[in-house]
Amino acid sequence: MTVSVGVIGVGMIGKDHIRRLTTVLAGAAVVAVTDVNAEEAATVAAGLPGAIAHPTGQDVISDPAVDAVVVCSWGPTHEEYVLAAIAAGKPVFCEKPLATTEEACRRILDAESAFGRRLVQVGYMRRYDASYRALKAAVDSGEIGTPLMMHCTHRNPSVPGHYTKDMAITDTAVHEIDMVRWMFGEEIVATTVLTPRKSRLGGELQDPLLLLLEMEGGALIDVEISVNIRYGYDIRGEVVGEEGTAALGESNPIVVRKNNMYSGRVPQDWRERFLRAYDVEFQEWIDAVRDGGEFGPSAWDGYAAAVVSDAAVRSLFGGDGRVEVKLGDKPSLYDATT
Ligand code: NAI
Ligand code: ISE
Repeated sequence: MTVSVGVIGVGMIGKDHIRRLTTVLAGAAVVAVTDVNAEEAATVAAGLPGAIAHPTGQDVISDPAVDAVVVCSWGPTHEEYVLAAIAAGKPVFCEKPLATTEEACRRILDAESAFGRRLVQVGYMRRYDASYRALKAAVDSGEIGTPLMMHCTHRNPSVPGHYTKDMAITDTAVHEIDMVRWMFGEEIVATTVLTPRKSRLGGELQDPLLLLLEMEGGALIDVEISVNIRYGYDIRGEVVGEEGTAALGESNPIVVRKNNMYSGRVPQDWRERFLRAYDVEFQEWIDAVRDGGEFGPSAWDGYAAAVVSDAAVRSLFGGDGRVEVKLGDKPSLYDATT
C-alpha cells in the first residue's frame, strides 16, 4: 500500500519533505498540499503528478484521498491542524514545535488521549541521526560510566528576518531540550539561561546565549545557542561520564591536507547536516502509518519540550534566574515514551 500524504505549508522544510517523500523514500505519495501562499501551493502541486492544491489546511485533512498529514506551517498554526487531524482519526507528522504554548500542547494531549490511540509524531529528527544514535548507544551501554554532564553547541550561520528573541529557545534550543530527554531517558527539572556579551551580528537578538538544563537524575547540561555564527551550521555534543567521554564525530566526508593545513566541510544548514536523519525519520513514519506500527517522538515529548522552553523563556526575559519545570501528570497513553 502507498501512503497518500497531505502537506500543510510548502515553505523551506515543507518542500524538502515533499522532495524526500516523493523522490527518495519508498511507500508514499503526496496527493494534496496547501499554503497560505496559494500561488506557491499551486506551483508545488503542479510539480507533483496527481496532487491538488487545497485552499486551507482543513481541506487537506478532510480530503478522503489523504491517509496521513504532514504539518510544516509556522509554529503558531500547528495546534489547529494537529487537533483537526486527531478529530479526523488521521496520523499526523507535525514539524517542531508541536505547538507554541504549554496550554495548546495540553489540548493536543487531551484530544489524543480521548481518541485512545497515538496519531501524532513530532519532528525531532536528532533521534534519527546516526551520530546521535551512536552517542546514545555508547551512553546506554555503560562504557563511559554514569553520565554526569553533557556539553552541547547549536550554531546557525544566520536566521531569517522574522526570527524573534524567544526563538533562540522555542525554535532552536528546543532540539537539544528534546534530545537530552531522549539521551538521558529522563525529564528536565529546572533551567537557567545565561547571557554573555551580545554579538553585534545578532542585531536585536540576545545572541549568543547559554542554556543550562538540570536532569531529574542530577546530570547537568549546557547548550550554547549562537544563531549568527556565519561560518556554517555547527552541531556538537559531548557526554561526560564517570569513566570516559563520548562525543558526536565530525560529519564532513573528506579532510583536505594542503600547505601544512588540513580542512573539512562545515555544513551549510540543517538540511545538509541532518539530511539522512530526516530521511530515516520519514521512512520510519511512513512504515508505521502503513503497518499500524509505533510512532516516534510523541505529543508528550512535544509537550515536555514546550514546558521546558516556556521555563527557559521566563528565565531569559523574566529575570527569574533558575526556573523549575513542572510537567504535571503524564497521560497513560504516553507511558512508553520519553
Ligand atoms: P517557512 O517560512 O519557510 O515555511 C512555512 C510555510 O508555511 C510558508 O510557506 C507559509 O506561507 C506557510 N504557512 C504559514 N501559515 C500557514 C497556514 N496557516 N496554513 C498553511 N500554510 C501556512 O518555514 P520553515 O523553515 O519551512 O519552518 C516550518 C516549520 O518547520 C516550523 O515549525 C519550523 O520550526 C520547522 N522546522 C523544523 C526544522 C527541523 O530541523 N526539524 C528545520 C526548519 C524548520
Ligand atoms: C530551525 O527551525 C530548525 O529547526 C533548525 O534545525 C535549527 O537549527 C534552527 O535554529 C531553527 O530555526
